Amino acid sequence: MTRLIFVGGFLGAGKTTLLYEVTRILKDRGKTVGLITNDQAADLADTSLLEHTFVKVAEVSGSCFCCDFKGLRKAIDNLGKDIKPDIIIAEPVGSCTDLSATLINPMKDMMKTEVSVSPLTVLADPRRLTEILDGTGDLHPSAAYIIKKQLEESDIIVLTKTDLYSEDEIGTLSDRLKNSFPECEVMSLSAKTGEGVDAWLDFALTSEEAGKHIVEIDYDRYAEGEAVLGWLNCSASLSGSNVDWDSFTRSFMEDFASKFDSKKSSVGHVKMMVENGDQYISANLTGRSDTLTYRWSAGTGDSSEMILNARVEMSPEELEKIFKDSLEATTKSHIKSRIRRLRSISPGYPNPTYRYTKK
Ligand SMILES: Nc1nc2c(ncn2[C@@H]2O[C@H](COP(=O)(O)OP(=O)(O)OP(=O)(O)O)[C@@H](O)[C@H]2O)c(=O)[nH]1
Ligand SMILES: [Mg+2]
Repeated sequence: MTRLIFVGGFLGAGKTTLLYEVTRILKDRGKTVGLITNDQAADLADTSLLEHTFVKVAEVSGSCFCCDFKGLRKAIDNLGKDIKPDIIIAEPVGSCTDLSATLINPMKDMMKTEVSVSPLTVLADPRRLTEILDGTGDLHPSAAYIIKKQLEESDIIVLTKTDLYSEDEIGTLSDRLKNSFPECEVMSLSAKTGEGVDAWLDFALTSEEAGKHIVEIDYDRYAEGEAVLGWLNCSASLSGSNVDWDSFTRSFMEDFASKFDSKKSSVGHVKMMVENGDQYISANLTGRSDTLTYRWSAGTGDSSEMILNARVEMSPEELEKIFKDSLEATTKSHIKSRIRRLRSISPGYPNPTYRYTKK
């Protein structure tokens, strides 16, 4: 039977980076892996990044998993037919919560002959988590409410990015989590160095304790926490003569980030992939400009494909305007951009297909 692992957690917590690394580990262990990504709209940077792992990636877009259970089920069935995976890892939208009631428990009940569901893993970025526990930080209180609910309903909370912190800092934060959420398993890892990844994976693959916590959720607050974020997905073709795509990516992201800084707009996550043949650069912004990071290189060439996903606290209209301004400012005369698809939205009221109130 296929093992199904949901890896949740707020925007920018490190879900896709973990999936990317874990896929490699599982392939080395001789396992067949399928991945499922999810978003409110098409054109996902996560999908195009994960496709570089050369495993099959299914995308459920247009709605989150919980509000499109049928879409998720179809993606699982299709992966089953195509590749007969030993393991499927699915990444829900970072602003989603109530997954124990709307995904894990319904799936354990309705799909018990097809999949065996792992404990619900919720990733937490130590910086964001500290702000939430301290009540500091600039996220809207209803967005902070979503993060607290994600933690409360999890079976395993995993502190990510441990390579950026000292052992003492991670120890203290783990203790705070254990005190606040005594019924959850608390682990920590770095997808970047690999530390802690095998331990989490082995636990996720073997534990049968999935969906233990169904929590009370105030859907009006949850909806507000999602609606304060403007959501922009864009795919574009870029062309020019002998363009250094890494320099373009850096100047675009710096320009974009500085505009959010100057407006003091809280950033959930801005992620961008620029692909030049099989070379690619991935850029991420998870807060102020000083959180900008880049991985890999798209090299130099005459054309590339760009995918950008931004989730920022502002109206979708304003986000779209800022995006177009930054694109214009950084392409200028030397790069021609042709927008293939652009959607800017504000997520709608969450309306799950199923909601179990009992385990
Ligand atoms: N230093 C360090 N950075 C990491 C690690 N894992 C993820 N990151 C960085 O964190 C940022 C966000 O990572 P993602 O994996 O895209 O986060 P996500 O949870 O998938 O985000 P959404 O899909 O927007 O919800 C990127 O800049 C990653 O490079 C890690 O172990 N160490
Ligand atoms: Mg992701």
